[in-house]
Amino acid sequence: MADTADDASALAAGVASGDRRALGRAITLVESDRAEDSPRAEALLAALWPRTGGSRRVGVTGPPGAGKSTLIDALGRNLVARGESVAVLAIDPSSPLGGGSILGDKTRMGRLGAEARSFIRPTPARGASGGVGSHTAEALLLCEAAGYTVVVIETLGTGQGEHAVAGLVDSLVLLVNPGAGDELQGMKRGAIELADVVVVNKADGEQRVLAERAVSELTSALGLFARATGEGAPAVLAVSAAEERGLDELWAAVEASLAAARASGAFERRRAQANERTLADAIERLLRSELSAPAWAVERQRLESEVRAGRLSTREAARRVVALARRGA
Ligand SMILES: Nc1nc2c(ncn2[C@@H]2O[C@H](COP(=O)(O)OP(=O)(O)OP(=O)(O)O)[C@@H](O)[C@H]2O)c(=O)[nH]1
Ligand SMILES: [Mg+2]
Repeated sequence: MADTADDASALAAGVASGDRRALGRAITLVESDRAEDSPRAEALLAALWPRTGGSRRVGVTGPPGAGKSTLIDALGRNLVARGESVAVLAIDPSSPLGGGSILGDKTRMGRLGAEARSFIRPTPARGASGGVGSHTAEALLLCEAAGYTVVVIETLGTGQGEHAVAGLVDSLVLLVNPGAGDELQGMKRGAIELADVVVVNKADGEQRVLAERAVSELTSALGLFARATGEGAPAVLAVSAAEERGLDELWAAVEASLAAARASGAFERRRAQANERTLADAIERLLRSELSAPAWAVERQRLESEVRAGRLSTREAARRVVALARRGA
């Protein structure tokens, strides 16, 4: 137990001092689903808890290839140049469990990754909710404890993923393609309703005119929609991540959405909901890892073969596994 505490407090000190490698290791630890890692992860989070909460948490979502990573790379460098420090958690559906690196090349964020005041981490998609779960929330908290003033979460807009990330961040940026105006009819309402800022990317070259038309179409459609629901309409703007245009305006829109949320109390409510959601997910995760602990693997396998043989119902087998875990607690 003393080892667990020593180890965790050394890691916590590394994270608190802004050591990127320590932060990388700390994130690997909280992402672990191995029951034996849980006490250290818990001690680590407890030690760093008082240092969390201070960043602006921004989600960037959108369809595959919309330019999310390119945009974060450009926006992140823009923010670093203004004195911010930027951590990026990129939810990566292809990343293996326990993987992840602090290098940005794999994620198209190499230039941001080369900045001293940045941290980029592909994080494995896991469980339901488009891969966003309590492990993402805990990774975000660790980035805050390391002193990052802005934490960006990149996630593919898959429906579920957007909901989960919207529930975790203070402001959600939805990135769409220049043709989004034409797709408006068929566009899934879900994502666009969750967005605080809608960004039409790739407003460059031949697509610039198309992108600008999309901005005006989206602005009027979202304006109508907002009037119907009585809520504020999200800002809509065109950017070119590749040519790094529109980034100041984009960040101003994010800051404006945060200021409005703070003034209305929505900011606090959203953070409270994020905590509730993270807690619920953490409880489920812990239960799942307890249930898969090696201690009852043998008994579990026995119950599984009983089910296969038709001697036991799945329901009864499940109850017995849970009862075993309970006795072990
Ligand atoms: N013309 C133009 N191309 C862009 C722009 N932003 C990104 N791209 C290109 O779009 C492609 C996809 O960019 P990414 O940044 O990887 O897009 P993504 O949304 O992160 O993609 P996934 O993470 O795979 O869903 C790349 O070929 C980029 O070079 C832009 O502003 N203008
Ligand atoms: Mg990407």
